[in-house]
Formats: sequence, C-alpha cells, structure tokens
Amino acid sequence: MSTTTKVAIIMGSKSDLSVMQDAADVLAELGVDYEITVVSAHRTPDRMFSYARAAADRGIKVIIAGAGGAAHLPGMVASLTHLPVIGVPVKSSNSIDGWDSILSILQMPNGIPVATVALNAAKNAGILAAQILSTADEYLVKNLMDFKENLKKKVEESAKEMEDGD
Ligand code: C2R
Repeated sequence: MSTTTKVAIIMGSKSDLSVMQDAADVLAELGVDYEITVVSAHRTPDRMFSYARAAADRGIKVIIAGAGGAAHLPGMVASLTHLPVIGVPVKSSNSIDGWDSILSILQMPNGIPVATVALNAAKNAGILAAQILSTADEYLVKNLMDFKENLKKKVEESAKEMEDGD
C-alpha cells in the first residue's frame, strides 16, 4: 500500500472480484488510490480482525466490503473500526436470489451502520467512497464534478438521439 492509499476494497472471496472490480475501476477513473484484497469473516476471522483493527492506523479512510450469501463481512468489519464501511451485496453462486446478501448487509443493528449500495453495485460504492473523501479534498471535488457532468452529457445525447430518431 502506498502512503496515499485511502480506500480499501475487500471481498469475502476471489469469486466476488468480477463484481468488485467495478469499485476499483471507478476509483482509478476518479484518481483515488486503493488497495484490494480478500478477507472473509467466516473463513479467516483472525485476518478480518487484524485487517479491520489496523486499517485506520495505516491511513485508510473508507472501507468498501463486498460479500455474497450470508454476508457477515461488511457488518463485522464495521463493528471493529470507526471508519465508514460501504457494503456491496454480491449475487454469488451460493446466493438464493441476492436477497440473502442484501439483507445481511443492510439490516444492521443501531450503532453499527453499513452504507449499503444496490445488489452488485460496486461502482456506486467506489463513487460514494470518493464522495466521502472529497469532503476533505478539493482535487477530488473537481474530478467528481467532471464525472457527474459526463453522466449528464450522456443522458442529454441519448435524449437527443431518441428525439431525432437516430
Ligand atoms: P466462494 O465462491 O469462495 O465459495 O464464496 C463470498 O463473498 C462469496 O460471495 C461464495 C460467497 O461466499 C461469500 N463469503 C462471505 C463471507 N466470506 C465469504 N459472505 C463473509 O465472511 O461474510
């Protein structure tokens, strides 16, 4: 990890990477350094404890945690750190229909929030992490505003194409 790395992307299994890569890609697009790895509350509880406990001291400001099925990783990590945790429900091979993961991450008890994005919405998790960091980073504010301006332009282009019958 470089000294400028502020976002940690973790996931319960390597099999989540095809979803979680979207968070990494949008952070790179926005100019945010990140680290990415596998941490499982179920399979590697000791690793999860040490990773979550050390994250803030290593300079991490936001943790993005994705997991599928009985997704305890985001909530357990949130219970071990004061850092904001963004949870990504993953529709994994062991998921019934995605709801198991959504509800495991979303329905946290009072006191231990996890900011839960939509199913497989790792891109939104990356954008939200950048928005959190931008409250103390003017350079990021500009990148985010450019990003949103691009979204607006794409919609306006689509609208024009549709209206013109292209
Ligand atoms: P495998 O493909 O490795 O069997 O994993 C992973 O996030 C993945 O979506 C299947 C699914 O199990 C999930 N998993 C969790 C946790 N650890 C692994 N939900 C956890 O600690 O919450």
